Amino acid sequence: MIPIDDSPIVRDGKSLILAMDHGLEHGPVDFKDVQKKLDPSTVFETATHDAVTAMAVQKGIAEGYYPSYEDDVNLLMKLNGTSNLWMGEPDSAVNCSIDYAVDVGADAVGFTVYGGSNHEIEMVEEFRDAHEQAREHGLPVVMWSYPRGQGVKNDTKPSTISYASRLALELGADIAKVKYPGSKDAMAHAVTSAGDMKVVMSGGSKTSDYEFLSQVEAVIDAGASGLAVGRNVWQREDPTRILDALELVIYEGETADAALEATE
Ligand code: FBP
Repeated sequence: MIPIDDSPIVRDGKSLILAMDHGLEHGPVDFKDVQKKLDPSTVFETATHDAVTAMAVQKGIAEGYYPSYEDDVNLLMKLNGTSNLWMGEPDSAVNCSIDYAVDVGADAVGFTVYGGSNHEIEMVEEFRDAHEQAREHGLPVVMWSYPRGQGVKNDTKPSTISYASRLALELGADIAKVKYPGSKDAMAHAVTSAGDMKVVMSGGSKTSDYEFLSQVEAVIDAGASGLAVGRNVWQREDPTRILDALELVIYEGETADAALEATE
């Protein structure tokens, strides 16, 4: 962990990372109700909102679309990722090097580690290489810390999520992106387990405005540093409105109710 409060991906100590790597991780099915979002430019447009501190994408999307947005969007290059087309213990191919991420203009990099998978050892060794090369360029490293696989019975139970955030701290991440462990108290323990390292919540599948914002409110109250979210923003008809509300909850400490009322 290095101090990253001066990094462009952090605003007032918090982050709102807009993730759009779902076309690889889940496939075009995630866009079925929002077909126009299959055009990555539409989501880059969404990422120009002031609340968004970075957009997380894979290499192909970055090299094809980021040049048009580099003045308005901070790039978080996801270095590994894999499709949903195969079966087996969770694993993720390293698709992009740090040097290439720097060439494309990355402000930070992201890396998934599936603790508990039978592939944990090789994934952690790949993370080590990426982490140490990122340090040479002063790039913050965000770990998608998602315990799963044969070693993990329940991948969102509180002790698993606290282990996920601690694992990220121990391995050198600057931000851990973890799933919501079900309650504010459990999230607070995951944050405490990460020491001074920042912890952000992973968005999950789309829910109602109120349910989503209430969960974000709980996470911020628990001491988390924000959100790394995909579907709960860009699957909405009006992503700008939810980003306006998220801006109030994350950076201004407003309640979900107040944020909804203010953005009606
Ligand atoms: P969402 O907010 O849409 O859940 O996106 C967060 C994310 O980590 C994406 O970066 C990634 O594509 C997806 O979730 C992977 O989720 P999972 O591996 O749990 O299916």
